[in-house]
Amino acid sequence: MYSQMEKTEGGDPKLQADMTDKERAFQDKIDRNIKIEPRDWMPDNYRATLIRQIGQHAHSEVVGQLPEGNWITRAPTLERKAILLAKVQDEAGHGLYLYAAAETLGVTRDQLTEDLLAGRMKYSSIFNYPTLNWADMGAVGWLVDGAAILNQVPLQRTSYGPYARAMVRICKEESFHARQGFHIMMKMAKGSDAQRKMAQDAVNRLWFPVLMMFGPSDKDSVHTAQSLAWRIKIDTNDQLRQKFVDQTVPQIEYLGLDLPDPGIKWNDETGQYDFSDPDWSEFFNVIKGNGPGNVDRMKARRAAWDDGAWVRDGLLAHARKKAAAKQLAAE
Ligand code: BYC
Repeated sequence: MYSQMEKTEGGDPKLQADMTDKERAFQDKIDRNIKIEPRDWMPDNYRATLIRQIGQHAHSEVVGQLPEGNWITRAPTLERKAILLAKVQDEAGHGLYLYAAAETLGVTRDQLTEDLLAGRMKYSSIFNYPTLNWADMGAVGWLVDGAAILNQVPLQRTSYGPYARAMVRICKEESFHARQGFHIMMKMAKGSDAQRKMAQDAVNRLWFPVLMMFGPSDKDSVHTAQSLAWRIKIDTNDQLRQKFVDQTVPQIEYLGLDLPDPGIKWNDETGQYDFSDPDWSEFFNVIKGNGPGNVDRMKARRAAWDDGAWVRDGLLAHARKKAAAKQLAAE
């Protein structure tokens, strides 16, 4: 279906007949599943869409450290502390792989960070919600990383080589994250009454924000049609959301917790679960910067960027000194 289409900025992809020879050859490569590499010709909008998506993904990994980092000192045991510390460190690493993938498209990490701090770029809506109790650490690993895995596994087959390869490594680490989250939830859900209540509260609060991670419904998604045509996305937002619900409902039942949405019901005809829509006005409000945690998250990112300036300056000065010494030795 999409091989007939090409570029647009959110609207309908262009038909093959309207493409230039270069654009047709590019689309043909994508349709034949040949990876696009940094030195290959690509349409400007393909490059811009990738920078937007990879950059937003990188920012999400880095900002995503904040709600969990908040719990490292309060983890209930030394083992849980060590596991959480390792997970949060992994997220920093994911950010670095993704910034490096974005850099191959001709943008610098500094530019991307400046765009984030100036409000020109986004990060995932989910990280604007607070983590209020220890069960939230379980729910974040199980549900948030679980949703991220569903989104990212197909992205290992995305058309841009450096992005696809970054995803392979990230997905391996994410599956450990989801398992450690589910393990926390098992302990809490099968623990004392108070622990079970905390587990239920975490699922109730995070359920709809997690459904929003997959983006607006397909009818309101501006980028999906073109991103599918270019294989920057492999599935639509609604397809992934449905997969998530179908995978997660039996896990909630296994934990013995109540379903967080009375609208969840098995549908024999579709062979899938029906479920209620999130409140989309809340989603659009959060991505505009008005969620419960947006101000604090951006304050923390700005402080980290400003406080780290001397380190970046020092590293650059050192690199320049080394390069000059090497050149002198070669002369
Ligand atoms: N949050 O046309 P649409 C993690 C924006 S990290 C904020 O459907 P697209 C983890 C969208 O950008 C997980 N904004 O867009 C880390 C667009 O606005 P702009 C991060 C969102 O790009 C640490 C507008 O809404 N994963 O899991 O085709 C610890 C219209 O949307 C969101 C990724 O980034 C959102 N949820 O589809 C633990 C995966 N959704 O840019 C865990 C890669 C939509 O035109 N990204 N918007 O101003 C993607 O797959 C896609 O970008 C999305 C959105 C599915 C997210």
